[in-house]
Amino acid sequence: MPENTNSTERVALTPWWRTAVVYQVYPRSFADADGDGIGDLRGIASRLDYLQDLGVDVLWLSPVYPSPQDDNGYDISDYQDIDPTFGTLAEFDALLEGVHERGMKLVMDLVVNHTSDEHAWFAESRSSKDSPKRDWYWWRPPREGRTPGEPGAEPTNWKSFFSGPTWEYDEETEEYYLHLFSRKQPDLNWENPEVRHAVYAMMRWWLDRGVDGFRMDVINMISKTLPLTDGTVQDGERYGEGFNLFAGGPRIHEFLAEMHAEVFAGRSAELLTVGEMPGVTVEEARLFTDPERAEVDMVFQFEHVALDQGAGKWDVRGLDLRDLKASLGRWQEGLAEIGWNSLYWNNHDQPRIVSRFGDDGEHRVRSAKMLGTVLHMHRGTPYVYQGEEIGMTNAPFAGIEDFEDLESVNHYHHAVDAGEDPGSVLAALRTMSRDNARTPMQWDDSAHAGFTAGTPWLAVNPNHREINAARAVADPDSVHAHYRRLIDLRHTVPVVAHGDFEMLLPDDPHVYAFLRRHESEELLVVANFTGDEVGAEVKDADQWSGEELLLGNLEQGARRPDGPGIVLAPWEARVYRRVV
Ligand code: TEU
Repeated sequence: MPENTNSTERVALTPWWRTAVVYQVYPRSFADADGDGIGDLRGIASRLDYLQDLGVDVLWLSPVYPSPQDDNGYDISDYQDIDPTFGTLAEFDALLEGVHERGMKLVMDLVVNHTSDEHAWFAESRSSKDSPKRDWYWWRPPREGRTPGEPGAEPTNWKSFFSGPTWEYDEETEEYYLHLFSRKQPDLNWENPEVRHAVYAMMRWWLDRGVDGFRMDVINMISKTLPLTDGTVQDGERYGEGFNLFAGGPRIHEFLAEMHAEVFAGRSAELLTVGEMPGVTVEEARLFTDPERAEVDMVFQFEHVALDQGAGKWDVRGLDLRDLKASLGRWQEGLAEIGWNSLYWNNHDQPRIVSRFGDDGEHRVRSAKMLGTVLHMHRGTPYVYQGEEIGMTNAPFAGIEDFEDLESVNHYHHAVDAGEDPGSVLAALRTMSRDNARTPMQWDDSAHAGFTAGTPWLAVNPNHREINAARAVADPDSVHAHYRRLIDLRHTVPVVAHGDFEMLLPDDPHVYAFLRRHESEELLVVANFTGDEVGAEVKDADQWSGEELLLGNLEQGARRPDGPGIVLAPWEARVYRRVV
């Protein structure tokens, strides 16, 4: 960006996605048109008017490709087709046309760190040690002096994200193959240029079909540090932590720059790329998202969704609001000049935010609106996960038999086998399991919430009688109405998309407050993360309390606490605007 560019010109030059809002659809759980209890493409197509009315600009579809569904589609057996459970390529084209007709865009999920073990590439690779595709995956001999197939014989001691080792022994060829996730998700070897160019050709095929970009699954894991070596084994652990040995490897920027050059460069279409990058730091994200470097437009970082976790995901802790402000504040500051943030509370891997950081009981609606306000008023591209816009909550899972997600089910059996109390393991699952995000979308108060005429693959949350889109759309005070307003502000009030960010009250354990500034416009956002009345001790509070209230989240008729200064009701959020 030329130095002497004034802010108006800067806004004009900024990429389209800086004013966009993305809506994530989890196809298995969104809308089922054929009554088989699993969502599908025709179901999504039947809800496009709802999405257009919400105001979102981009739909991100979690995987819909052929897959044995071991990890609900993140295990792909054919990249250039549609799983019959979800529909056909013709139905996909019709959906894409419907999205574009409504002025929206569609982003696909690109899962190329690994394939399914039922993908033709892997079938050929495992067929023999001399297979021309052997080196398309990571094959290694058993560890010297160990009995092949026995624990400890794995080439490295890494633990998988889904419990157990990251290596599976193949009796046929007497070697192990690497899988950072499930054993049905073997990792592709990106060191092999044939692999990379096969992936680029597949990506061009989808872009030529009209899709508008990609969300890239665990894309920072495609470059491993060579040679592959053991990780550190924590006390009481059987396997070692290999994260820093397989994530953010030495060739990651080279691979992403090559991908950009081979797939995106020279295309006129307005495309979006977002890289999911567990463990990525602010410094690394500046490099990945610096437009000059042409790698990705933005990344998904994980810091803020690990703040209520101790030694791992299942070691559930309370959230200290100061930690949240410190983390999000650092990302805002770190990507203020170079790069760009994605903003999310929810996705198909995270529990529902209103149950996690809000109050999904008495103050469900107000706290869901407060959380939406805080996130959407930050600088970056917001992502809304299906159901978040109506304040869907975590689900009342009773026993392990109620869970479907292999990460959760594997963890349960691993922990219980290791002697942990089943009740406390279940309690952690109820709070943190990914299945909380995957219960069917609640469209109305009918039997299966209008999701399916059949039997849903995962039980509908019984609170759909009260919490559903039909009711929310009809209620001007609903979470849905508030999200429509938030999205509209990003489209109509320049400071929301383009303003600088300044965190306030970093040490206040109850109030989240920050400023946004752009040209002559200034916003003050104050939000109460507690169920009690609290004061927001910001500078010029009295003056601010007299300014225009651009957005509030109190129900009509609810009393706003009087000053002096700014006093917030339980879970209240306010956005003040002034012209300076
Ligand atoms: O998730 C990667 C990832 O980091 C998560 O698995 C995360 O570790 C976990 O869910 C947090 O509990 C991506 C996809 O989003 C996820 O659905 C897939 O299971 C995974 O990759 C493998 O493809």
